[in-house]
Amino acid sequence: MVELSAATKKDMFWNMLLARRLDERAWALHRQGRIAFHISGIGHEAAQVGSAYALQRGRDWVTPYYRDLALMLCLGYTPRDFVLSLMGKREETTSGGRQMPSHWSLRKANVVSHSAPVATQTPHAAGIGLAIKLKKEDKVVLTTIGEGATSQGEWYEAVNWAAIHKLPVVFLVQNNKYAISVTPDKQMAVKSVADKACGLGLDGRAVDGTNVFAVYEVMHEVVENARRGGGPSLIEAVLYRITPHSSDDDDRSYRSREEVEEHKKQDPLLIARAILEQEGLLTSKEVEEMESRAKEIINEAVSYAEAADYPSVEEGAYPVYVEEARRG
Ligand SMILES: Cc1ncc(C[n+]2csc(CCOP(=O)(O)OP(=O)(O)O)c2C)c(N)n1
Ligand SMILES: [Mg+2]
Repeated sequence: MVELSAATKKDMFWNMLLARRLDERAWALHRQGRIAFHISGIGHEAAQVGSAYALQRGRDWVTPYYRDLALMLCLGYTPRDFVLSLMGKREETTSGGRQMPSHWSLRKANVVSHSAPVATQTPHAAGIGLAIKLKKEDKVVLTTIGEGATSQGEWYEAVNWAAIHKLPVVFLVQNNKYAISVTPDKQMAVKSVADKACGLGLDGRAVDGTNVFAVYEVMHEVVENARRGGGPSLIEAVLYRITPHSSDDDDRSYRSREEVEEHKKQDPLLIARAILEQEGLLTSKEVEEMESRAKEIINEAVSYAEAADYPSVEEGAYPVYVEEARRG
């Protein structure tokens, strides 16, 4: 394993903390009636940050899914970009306020926009992987997904194709134990998502998705293996969805409060903090400083986005529908 420097480890923790506070603010904005929708990545930060740091960011390709706020922040998407998208403002970077929030894209980081139907990002990743192979580049594609969406046909087709052609793709599955209200036992007959790999002919492994450094270690290995032409891997990051599915979901109808409280003990942010403190790399004072820095950044993002303009009614349909005159 490549040893991470103290500065890098702290930076990983910072990105987890920023993502968490930004996510919490999104919930508050929703409850205050200032935004219409939020889908949360709370509990997923270690899986995403550990994966981001295993990439050559800005060079490798990423086809993410909606919970990937922490991953996106590591790739250069900003809190301001995110709040603009929550509010559907015109200068929102992914679609000019037309797309739902958390439907990421980021050209400078090779993040390809995905659609609302789950799993459609997986064949995109296989296709990009094939292009990389044909061009003989030493790049890798990371694609992420939830465990429930691995039931989709597209997911099998893409993983199968990547395995046959030994494409440089890493399939990261964030197993948070729920697909809205549906548990994994109703979604798959195998015990773990990683077990699906053996039937498709690629390396499949499960990792503790609440420990950012454990995730980094395995992701670094499989990303570099793919870069060397060793083919794709399937990594299952095992974690827990601490929040309801989205701001429109009431999870009290399908799981107990005790269950949720129990899993909060495995909070990835607390685990990362404990590891860094134990290694003597992080002090309470530094965490306090990070907290106030995060608050400042998020406050600025919210003020900025609130003052920004909405798209006008006239431009609402563009560029899906183009007026006759504009077509020339
Ligand atoms: C093809 C398709 N079917 C259903 C939905 C509605 N839907 C959105 S998210 C979701 C659950 C996905 O669960 P999982 O893949 O485990 O990801 P998680 O939300 O738990 O991170 C469903 C059913 C959809 N977006 N697309
Ligand atoms: Mg899930």
